[in-house]
Amino acid sequence: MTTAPRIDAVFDLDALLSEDEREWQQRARRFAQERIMPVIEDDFERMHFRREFVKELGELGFLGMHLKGYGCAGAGAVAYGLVCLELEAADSGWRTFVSVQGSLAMSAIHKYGSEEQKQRWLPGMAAGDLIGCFALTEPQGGSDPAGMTTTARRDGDGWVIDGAKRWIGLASFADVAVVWAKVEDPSFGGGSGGHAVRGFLVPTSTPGFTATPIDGKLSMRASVQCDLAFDGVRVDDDAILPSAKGLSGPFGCLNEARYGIVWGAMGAARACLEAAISRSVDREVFGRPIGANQLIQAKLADMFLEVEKGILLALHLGRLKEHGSLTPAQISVGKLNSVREALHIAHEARAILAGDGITNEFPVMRHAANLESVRTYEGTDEIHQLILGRELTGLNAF
Ligand code: TGC
Repeated sequence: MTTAPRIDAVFDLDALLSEDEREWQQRARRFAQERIMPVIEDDFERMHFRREFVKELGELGFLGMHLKGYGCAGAGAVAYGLVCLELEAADSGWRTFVSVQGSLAMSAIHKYGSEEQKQRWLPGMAAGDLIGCFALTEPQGGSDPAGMTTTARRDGDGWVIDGAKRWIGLASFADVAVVWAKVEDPSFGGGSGGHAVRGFLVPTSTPGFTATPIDGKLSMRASVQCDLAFDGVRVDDDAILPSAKGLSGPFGCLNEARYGIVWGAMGAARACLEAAISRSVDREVFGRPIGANQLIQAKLADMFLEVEKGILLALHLGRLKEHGSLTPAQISVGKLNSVREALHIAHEARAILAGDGITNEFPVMRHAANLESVRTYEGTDEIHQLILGRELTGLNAF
């Protein structure tokens, strides 16, 4: 494959970034190209998660990089987004790792934890010495966390958690799980007889906690997602996240992870576009490069438009986030658009590559398969359409 023209040189994104942001991006691009790319096709085929990269990601400052203090880099939202974009240009599994660790598990502790909880977990997680997972989705589905059936009941001076979760990234090698469960206790925010969702920090070595990797995935094969079982898992009183009361707790973390996806999916899209451009120049049919045909050029131009529009939208949301004014509905605009367009671009690139497009000589089919997961997790396309529908009409369709 010849080197594709630098897409980002055609459209000068750099002009809209600070020097610091460009440095974060370059650091992530180097890691993606030098460390992930040489091994990713093999890892994807063998369903192998490369544990040794975790420490390197910590040393690069990527874990919880948008958080302040506790060993975290305190970088801006745009810098974090650019890192997500570059990692996902290599593979969605590695952007997902950074999202689960930093945007979900670490964010939950940073936003809602006690000072002791923050001191205990965050520095090690930022360094890549400790891994966290985020246990929200349950086996019956992920779209309606209000319907969760995992419970935490008061027992003496602690809590006992029972239930099950599914699709929980990193769980089989995580050190700590942020577990969301329903409590029935008026003094813990449920009202009289009501239930409240609360978060608990559960060390994964706690008896009764089991994590089983899910086999048979045809997507995200270089990362790990698990089934979790909680069978009388007993934790001390200080395991509860004191400042997360109700569903706004986990949703506040989903906002962070969805924001990273807005950027990340555009990385996968860019990689597919680059492959399609390269192949259009290299591959000859009817005696000339296929890229000399108007039909191919029209497809490439449309793909390019959506990559650039998607990145500009991500940048706009990033600047809003840095000003503290980014709303959940705006994040839904970005998540829905980025993933939907990235998937379309991956399919178009696959078609341009013809038969070669289904092989692992090119990254396109792997990205397309990964994006099917990205489309579903952190709120499906349909959930984000309904969040926006509610925003536009004031009517709740859930
Ligand atoms: P609703 O009545 O809308 O809200 C309940 C409470 O939550 C608040 N809230 C939010 N707060 C912050 N950010 C948001 N985005 C929020 N959305 C809602 C809301 O203000 C309210 O607060 P309060 O204080 O008044 O009680 O709740 P609902 O049940 O009607 O929500 C509807 C809906 C569909 C929007 C919501 O359920 C939803 O977003 N569903 C999708 C959930 C989702 O994304 N699941 C996928 C999880 S993927 C995952 O867990 C990643 S793990 C990845 C890995 O491990 O690899």
